[in-house]
Amino acid sequence: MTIQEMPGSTAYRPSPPPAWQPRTDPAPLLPDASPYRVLGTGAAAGADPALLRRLYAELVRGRRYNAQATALTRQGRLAVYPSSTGQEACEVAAALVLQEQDWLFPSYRDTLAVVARGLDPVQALTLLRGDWHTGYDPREARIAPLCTPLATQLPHAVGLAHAARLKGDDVVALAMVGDGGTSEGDFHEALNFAAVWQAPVVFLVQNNGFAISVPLAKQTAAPSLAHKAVGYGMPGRLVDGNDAAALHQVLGEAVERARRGGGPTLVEAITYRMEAHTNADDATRYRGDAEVDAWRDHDPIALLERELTARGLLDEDGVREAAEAAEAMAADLRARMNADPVLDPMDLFTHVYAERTGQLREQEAQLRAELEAEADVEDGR
Ligand SMILES: Cc1ncc(C[n+]2csc(CCOP(=O)(O)OP(=O)(O)O)c2C)c(N)n1
Ligand SMILES: [Mg+2]
Repeated sequence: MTIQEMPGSTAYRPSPPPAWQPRTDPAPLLPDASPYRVLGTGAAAGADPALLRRLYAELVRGRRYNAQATALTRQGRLAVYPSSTGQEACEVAAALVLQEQDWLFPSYRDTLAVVARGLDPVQALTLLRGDWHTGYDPREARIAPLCTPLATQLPHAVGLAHAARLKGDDVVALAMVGDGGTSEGDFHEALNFAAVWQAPVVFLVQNNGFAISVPLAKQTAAPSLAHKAVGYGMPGRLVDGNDAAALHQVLGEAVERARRGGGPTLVEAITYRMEAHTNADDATRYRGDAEVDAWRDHDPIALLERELTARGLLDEDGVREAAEAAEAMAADLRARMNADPVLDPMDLFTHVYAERTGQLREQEAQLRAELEAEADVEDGR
């Protein structure tokens, strides 16, 4: 027996008034039943050839970047690298739909999006190299730091977008998050505020099937992650996350809608993480080769290559040129990452507090004395 069923209970029992209606018609907010696709469908004929070529060059460069960064972890030059191989289309499209004044809020897996937005490939790896702070000036790049705590970048994106709107600035924020991140409280808070405030923000969920070893089926019972949008009162869009042209279109529409004052959108991209969670993970412990192989037939680069070739927009020379450009980027990345960074250990104490505590000043003096003693030994004094 609940408290409300107890005889004589005066507990408040809300009941809707007879004329109750939903505040928002949920039908237009609902995502399509299956992920939206362009490549390999009739819609592909309408795609801009210059855009398709640009996407192709970026995808090829992105994959090579992932391979190079992973190699750098084995050489001890990077502490860790979460590869986005298989997810390059999401990464590249997210960056290319933004204008210069817009903001990108990436998660730790979104280094490629940061590089596709124009950041120096070395700066994008500074954080993962174990260096201090972000490695770049977020305000100058208009890219928030690559975010390791799950989903905390989402309320930040909403706050920035809302503030820009209050100031009358033409700014859209695009925030990236994984399927696992949608279970975080920050995801809920960000989407709720974004919809209530009609903030100019786009949420891109890369559903790559896993949160480390946890498959999507254990993560959520929702019909799709895009359906979650409806509960907040914003549209949900479901898109093939390996189809760069579809992603560019859907994300582009969401960004433009936000820019016009139409409010936020939640986009779920169905993709797959082809490699382990990071170089520190062994994916064979929780998934089989057959599953991974099935996704190889739906590879984002192959899908685009097929389309470009069929339309006569790409030949062998074009494929070679893209590969050579990617190789040159990788060689430069390797060379610069192999140079030892010049670091000042005293930086440990900078930017911790505006005013240093007594304990911190003591530790600072101790470290300075140790470094000076070490330098004296090296100088043979
Ligand atoms: C708040 C918080 N809780 C837990 C973790 C540990 N953690 C790091 S990655 C990860 C899985 C995230 O999966 P998903 O959001 O799907 O992103 P993906 O790694 O697949 O890109 C977890 C649980 C964390 N970084 N932050
Ligand atoms: Mg995931």
